[in-house]
Amino acid sequence: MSKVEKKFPEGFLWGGAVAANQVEGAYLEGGKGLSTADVLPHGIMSPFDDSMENYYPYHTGIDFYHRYKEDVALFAEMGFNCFRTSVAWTRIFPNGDELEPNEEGLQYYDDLFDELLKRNIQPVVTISHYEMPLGLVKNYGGWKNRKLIEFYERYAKVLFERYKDKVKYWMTFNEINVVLHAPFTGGGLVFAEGENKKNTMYQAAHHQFVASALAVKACHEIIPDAKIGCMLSYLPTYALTSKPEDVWEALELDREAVFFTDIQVRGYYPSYTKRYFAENDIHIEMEDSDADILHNYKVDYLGFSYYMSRTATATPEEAGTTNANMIMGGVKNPHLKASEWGWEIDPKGLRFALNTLYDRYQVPLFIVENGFGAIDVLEEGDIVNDDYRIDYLRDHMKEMKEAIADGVDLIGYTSWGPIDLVSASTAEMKKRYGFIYVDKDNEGNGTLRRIKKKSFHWYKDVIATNGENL
Ligand code: BGP
Repeated sequence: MSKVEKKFPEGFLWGGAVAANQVEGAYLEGGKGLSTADVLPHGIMSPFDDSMENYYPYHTGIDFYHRYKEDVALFAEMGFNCFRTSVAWTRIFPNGDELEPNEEGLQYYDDLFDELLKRNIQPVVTISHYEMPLGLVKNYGGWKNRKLIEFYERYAKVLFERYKDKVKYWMTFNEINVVLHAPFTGGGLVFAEGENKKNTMYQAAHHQFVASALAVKACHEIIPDAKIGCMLSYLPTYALTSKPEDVWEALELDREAVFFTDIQVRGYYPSYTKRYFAENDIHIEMEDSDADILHNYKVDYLGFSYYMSRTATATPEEAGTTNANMIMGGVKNPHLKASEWGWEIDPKGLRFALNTLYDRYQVPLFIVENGFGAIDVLEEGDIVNDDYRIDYLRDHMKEMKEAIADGVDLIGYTSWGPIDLVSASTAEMKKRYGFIYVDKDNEGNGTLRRIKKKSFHWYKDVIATNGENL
């Protein structure tokens, strides 16, 4: 038997990922309007509240808006060759439906991208990451309204025109399938009494598919050498037992996610939707040209986030759940340990995910989020011994190497929250992901000082050796 080579390809993209609303702060500076994230004081699963009386972590973030130069210098020191962030839609179109963009917002991202490029870090840009203009929710009902396609397309085109020389990697919607799990955050949806929620969520998703495809079209026309991808929250699904009913349940739960990439990568509604829509009384309004748009403008790569797997059973009442199951569904896996927030730790699941997605789609894959949210302790002398984070990341990277050896075309890896940031699910600071510690607590106290954790030095070595030293 000859030896199997396990290594990352030359030119592999190494970096970190954030979202504008979770780091920038400055929520009303520079002409910015209110976004959905700005009115969620308790995270993406809580009801929205725009009374402004609560403490809103997203309003201040980690002040990346003013401190990005210092942070980018730290990313460069770790050797990042790419950095994923979103553009805050509300910095460009404060209410979402203006005809002209806000120059100050555009200039901010010009400066940020210049700073990155100066240090040989490629920006990877998410066009919409959980932060759509609140104006589009209040005045149009969010993505259930077809008019949103036009607003999004206008916004995307402004970005492509403005940053065509600076940004070569784009993503249309962060975790597009989250519209089914956190509909306000994913789609700006607020339901009326008695509304068929599933119908509304899938209608909103349809509008996002068309908007995404039109963005792909515009991106290819305006920046021919750019790559534009989709982004899925992917938790590969296992059956709790080998009971055929459990195995079937797992397939159905998996389809709930891959439905989105089936459309964005393959370009048409998959065959299984017909029955699902009929049984759930879902009737999607489409225009005649939609099918052609979806078919003609497919994404170039598939980006996805991976934090954990999920487990399905036909008899959930007999199984336990974790906090994570409250958001994404499924039951507790008896073979896995979990984080403090009930997110099950499953490195092998990443190899499984990579193989499953590559077998299904045969397009380049990009892991654009992965990481371990934990409570860190800042010790005397500015020390954070986050060995648990190093272990988590190392174990996942080993499985990435295996998947590459399996034949998967994996182009890059951006770990989530390379610098501590506000958590999306809990709106807390104490759930930390970073290689860089930020001195700020849940109540908003702290100096915002940046401190290198043990994992900072570890990741630096990983990148310097292109993943040889894990
Ligand atoms: C993903 C989101 C991110 C991010 C991450 C970690 O779902 O795309 O915005 O926050 O999860 O989740 P959390 O912040 O809840 O720990």
